[in-house]
Amino acid sequence: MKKEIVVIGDVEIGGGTLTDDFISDKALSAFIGTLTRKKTPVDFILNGDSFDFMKCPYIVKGKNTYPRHITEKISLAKLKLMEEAHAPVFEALRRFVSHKKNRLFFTIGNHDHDLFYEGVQERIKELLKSKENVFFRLQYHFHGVYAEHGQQYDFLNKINPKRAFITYRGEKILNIPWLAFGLISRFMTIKEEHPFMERIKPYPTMFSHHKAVLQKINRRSIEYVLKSIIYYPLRYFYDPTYTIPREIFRELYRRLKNRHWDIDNIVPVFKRRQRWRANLRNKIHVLGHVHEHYLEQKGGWIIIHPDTWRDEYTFDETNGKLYHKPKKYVHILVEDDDSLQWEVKDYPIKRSVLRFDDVLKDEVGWVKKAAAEEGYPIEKFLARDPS
Ligand SMILES: [Mn+2]
Repeated sequence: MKKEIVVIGDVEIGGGTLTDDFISDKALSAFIGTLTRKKTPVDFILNGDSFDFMKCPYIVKGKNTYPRHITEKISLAKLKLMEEAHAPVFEALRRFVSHKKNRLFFTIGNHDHDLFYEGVQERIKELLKSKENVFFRLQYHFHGVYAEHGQQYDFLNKINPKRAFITYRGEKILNIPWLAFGLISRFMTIKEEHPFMERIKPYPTMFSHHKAVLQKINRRSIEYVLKSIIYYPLRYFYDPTYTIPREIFRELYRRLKNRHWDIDNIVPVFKRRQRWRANLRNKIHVLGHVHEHYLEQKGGWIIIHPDTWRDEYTFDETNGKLYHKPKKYVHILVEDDDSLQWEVKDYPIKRSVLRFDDVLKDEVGWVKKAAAEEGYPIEKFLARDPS
């Protein structure tokens, strides 16, 4: 039977605060609507980092906090903020799964490790009013199409799915990568102070025009790494979240030296690790994690990065302008004889070109202007933001 498979990735739905980079509720829910109206069965894959739990605050007594000891209660409180801040997307997904022929897959990424909690999965199924056709897993692998987020090929963000949780003071907490513990507990204040900068790619170009933010990040990284070596192991002797894996030192040194704060290219690692698998011929592989559009086709192999759905821009240094990145999706048609037809397409959103110098002067202002252009009611959510 004919079937369609649609993949998007790195949506990074957040809590509607300044650290939330997803503002395309209108476009995404309209896009999901087009899938809902199809006659053929559709598998829709949100290929990891669908939610940005990492940058979503946990609000305690009116204050934004980013705790590193993440219990299920904390994950659920963050999910609650996301539900409120992005209701149209949840509603569109609910309609999509209300058709039993359709299936919805969330592959788990490094920003939504919280999806390992059963309570979080149950809450999402409850919101979508479906138990049968909503799935949470590390990979999607059907009809010769393979999709996963891709953090497993990134040394610093790799997770341990066999040990998704650890125990701290008798409580179950998330076992996120060492780097993520640091990011969540030490770097979110920089993100709150500079909410637009992380949307501008490539990072080296952005940093070279924004020395202040680079200095802040470098200083805080050096401090955190040093403390992780000489202070935290003693200060937090019984806290497993402060245990730094040995092999990470060298990598951190290399990155600090090269001001390399972007994610490494994961495709070479993916290929190396997948080569032994005999069943890879004529397969389509969709990976996310790297917010980049990438397409490689060789000897029956197809590897695709469809890029992100969060608000991102490409910085053109020659004219100082920021060009809004288009939202992309992978569309695959599985024919009656199981052959595959595929394409990567843009979902159109009309946005204006920004000037980097303007944005630099008023980052919060431009976060609001960008949201307004997409009809996202950010003011409503920021009003409850205590920071
Ligand atoms: Mn990721």
